[in-house]
Amino acid sequence: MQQSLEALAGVVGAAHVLTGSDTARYVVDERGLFHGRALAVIRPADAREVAEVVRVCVARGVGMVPQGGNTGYCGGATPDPSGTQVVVSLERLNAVLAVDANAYTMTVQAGVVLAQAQAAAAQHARLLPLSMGSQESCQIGGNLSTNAGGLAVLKYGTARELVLGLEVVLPDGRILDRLTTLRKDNTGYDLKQLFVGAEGTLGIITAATLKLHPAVGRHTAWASVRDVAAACALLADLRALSADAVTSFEYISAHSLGHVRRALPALTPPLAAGEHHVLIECLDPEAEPREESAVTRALAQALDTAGVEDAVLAQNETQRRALWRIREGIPAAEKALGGSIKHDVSVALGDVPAYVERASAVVRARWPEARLSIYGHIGDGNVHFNVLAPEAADADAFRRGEGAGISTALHDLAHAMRGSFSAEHGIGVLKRDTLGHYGDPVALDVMRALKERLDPRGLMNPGKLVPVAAAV
Ligand code: FAD
Ligand code: 2HG
Ligand code: ZN
Repeated sequence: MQQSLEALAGVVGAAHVLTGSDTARYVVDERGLFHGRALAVIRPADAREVAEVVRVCVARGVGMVPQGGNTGYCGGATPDPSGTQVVVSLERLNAVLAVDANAYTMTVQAGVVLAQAQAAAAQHARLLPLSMGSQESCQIGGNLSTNAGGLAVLKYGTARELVLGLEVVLPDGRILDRLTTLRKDNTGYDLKQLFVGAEGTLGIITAATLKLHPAVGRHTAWASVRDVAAACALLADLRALSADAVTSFEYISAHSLGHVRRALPALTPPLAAGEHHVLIECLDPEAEPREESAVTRALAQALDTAGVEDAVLAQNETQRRALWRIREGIPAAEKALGGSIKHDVSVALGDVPAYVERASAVVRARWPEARLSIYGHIGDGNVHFNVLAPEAADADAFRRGEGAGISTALHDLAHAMRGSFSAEHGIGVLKRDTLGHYGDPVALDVMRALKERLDPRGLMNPGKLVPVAAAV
């Protein structure tokens, strides 16, 4: 072990091989659900050093756990408890390499924090549309490795749709250079997409070229609606009326708003009443938020229907930010109230009202005291159906005792509706066996074949994502 550490220090410098208590923040996940131990945390400076680190680890049979901002929800960036694996932190690969405003592209190292990448694009009057509540910490490499979704997928797609090129260190230490800015390149398999959503099991992403969009004005509204079906109808109408200008359409139940009010009292929801709320954002090339335009007229017309109970339009950037802070505050509020059992499901858009209704009925019938927090990106069919322990109950004990039963019931329901048990947060260790349970056997077989071919010794993020094959 000591020899491995010395060899790694020879690559990155002794100051970038962290051991003992210096590893503390790298070995626990954001929610505090996964606690690992690491032989060391290795902090390489560039792709060449990452490749050399991988070669040293392979030669000595050391497992590697790539880590970005460590904001992931499935334990994918946490080492196991053995103390034999190294965490490979990408945090020093944090340079924005190029922004080409004319070509609408940017090239960044994998460790660039999402908010910094957004700011770099904005300096060139361009928009990097990937956005999420964790954007001040999560990194581009982590976003791509989880194929992150977030708040503007409706218009711009998930991380997968924003990537043009990648540089990846393979599990044998070779560097795969696909860092292209080409929009068209049909020269064989689209290899970069293999690593998007692979959660570090097939290699370590060291740089990426991303697509940018024009930075345009936005209009943001908050509405209370009669029910979830009315929310879905509102979205359909607004898309048609606004020539598809809707970039975000977020559902927020009164339960989730209640948690925010309680845990984050400085945040004031704009509409006091109502069981069902939506936060809507539209892009508008014509106008600043307060000016009237075709998009504001479309918003006003769409909001003037029987299903909408009340609505407000942000009048300026301060009001817009205040609305988003409430929506983005929900995970923090849940955490402050003891944490939640999270369900990141997706179903067909038309099935969202039925899923919410049936899932609510299941929980009310079997766990009547549990508290719900239902919200999410319903414009993408993605519902965060989170369950909190009953008031005054021990949240950890509730999670340990009831968590598996609740999750099985809610995932079974999504599966029965041909939905997904993981819309945007990935698999990691948390949902690896769930993937084994619901996954199509042929798809699982192909995943295992890819993993075995690229990483025959199983040293690249061991134990994550790929379910163990059933014994025959
Ligand atoms: P990490 O947590 O460090 O790693 C995640 C996985 O990717 C691990 O398996 C890790 O091994 C691997 N990995 C990381 N970097 C690399 C790399 N360079 N090469 C290869 N593998 C790598 N997610 C959403 O999709 N949508 C949301 O709206 C959203 N909101 C969130 C809000 C909050 C408050 C929080 C705490 C999390 C949220 N997330 C959301 C989850 C999380 O932020 C995303 O999954 C994010 O993409 C993870 O990025 P990261 O850099 O933190 O990755
Ligand atoms: C969001 O949409 C994130 O805010 C977090 O995906 C969801 O905490 C959650 O359950
Ligand atoms: Zn989400």
